[in-house]
Amino acid sequence: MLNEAKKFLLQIQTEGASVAATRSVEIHKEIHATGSYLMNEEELLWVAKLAWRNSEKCIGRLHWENMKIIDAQSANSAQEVFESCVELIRLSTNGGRIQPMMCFFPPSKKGEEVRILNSQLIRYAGYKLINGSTLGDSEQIKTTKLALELGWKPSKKKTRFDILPLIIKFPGEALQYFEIPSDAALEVSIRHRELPWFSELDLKWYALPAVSDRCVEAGGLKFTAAPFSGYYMGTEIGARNFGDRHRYNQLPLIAKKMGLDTRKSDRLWLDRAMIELNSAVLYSFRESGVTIVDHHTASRQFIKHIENEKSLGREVPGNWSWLVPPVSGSTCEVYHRSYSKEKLCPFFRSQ
Ligand code: NRG
Repeated sequence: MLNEAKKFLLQIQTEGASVAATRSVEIHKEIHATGSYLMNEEELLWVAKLAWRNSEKCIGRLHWENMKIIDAQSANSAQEVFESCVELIRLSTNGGRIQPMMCFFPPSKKGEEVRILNSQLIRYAGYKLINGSTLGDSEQIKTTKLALELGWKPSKKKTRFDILPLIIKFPGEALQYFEIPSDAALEVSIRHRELPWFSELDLKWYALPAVSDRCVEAGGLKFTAAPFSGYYMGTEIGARNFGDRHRYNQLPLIAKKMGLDTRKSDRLWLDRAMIELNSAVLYSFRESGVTIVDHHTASRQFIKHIENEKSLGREVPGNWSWLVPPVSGSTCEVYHRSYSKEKLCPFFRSQ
């Protein structure tokens, strides 16, 4: 652990961090006394920035230096973990002007680890109905089932957009669920600039994507609970969450409302509905004052990031199949390149 800690201190020093000459001695003493150590705020901030910069799947990395952190390494219970998660949601949502942020909970110690079982801090429940169909987000059926088993009661009438409670495991405590205060989760109703019937679809989505099931290792520590948040690229919601057949599957309905002939695929009704849906998502977020980026802008920004990094002598690891937007891929510059497959540390990995 001490070796890894020293390596990390050296790494962030070469990145420009000011590390006190006494820091590795301090860490040595702490490991000797407690079997582990905690990072200071500057160290945590570097973990967060570097893990973001090294995220091969993320197209939004131009802004990797604009990251803030919450140090919740002293959280002592699931309740305290929950409270810091809500703080992250509120601060990062920032009234709609989203501030990328990451929250660090106690690193794992002697195999005991803090875990957030939800894939994101805000997610909509998915219910399997008796007739075999799904209400809500089909990707959340397992988490929803777990929440219900733990005693969570959704609103009287189940809807497609019930925000799931957070399910948290803290060492020495039973698995617990916690309701997110309704005023903490900002949501955007979806409407269309030119198609007034769009609001009748009654679609909405939450403002803040906050991934909560990844693990980050750095300096010999393993942060098994380290949720991070940023803002959406429109296609994540418009193309995937609403468009995927196994998710909210809105394209057939939208095509019908648009009066398109849905019998022949060469009429490109799916594609035309897809574009209007994505345009509605971008329009609604902008009108509501919630940060979002369209895929063309995101692609240009990512190319700029690659150039910035190149001028500093760094390669940008990337995963083509994640970086290329699910809509109009070849109209974006990111489509026409290949990316380094090198894995850099620290990075967010699945557990
Ligand atoms: N596609 C997922 C969210 C994944 C993370 N996306 C971000 N992250 N934009 C979805 O809910 O649609 N972020 O930290 O900004």
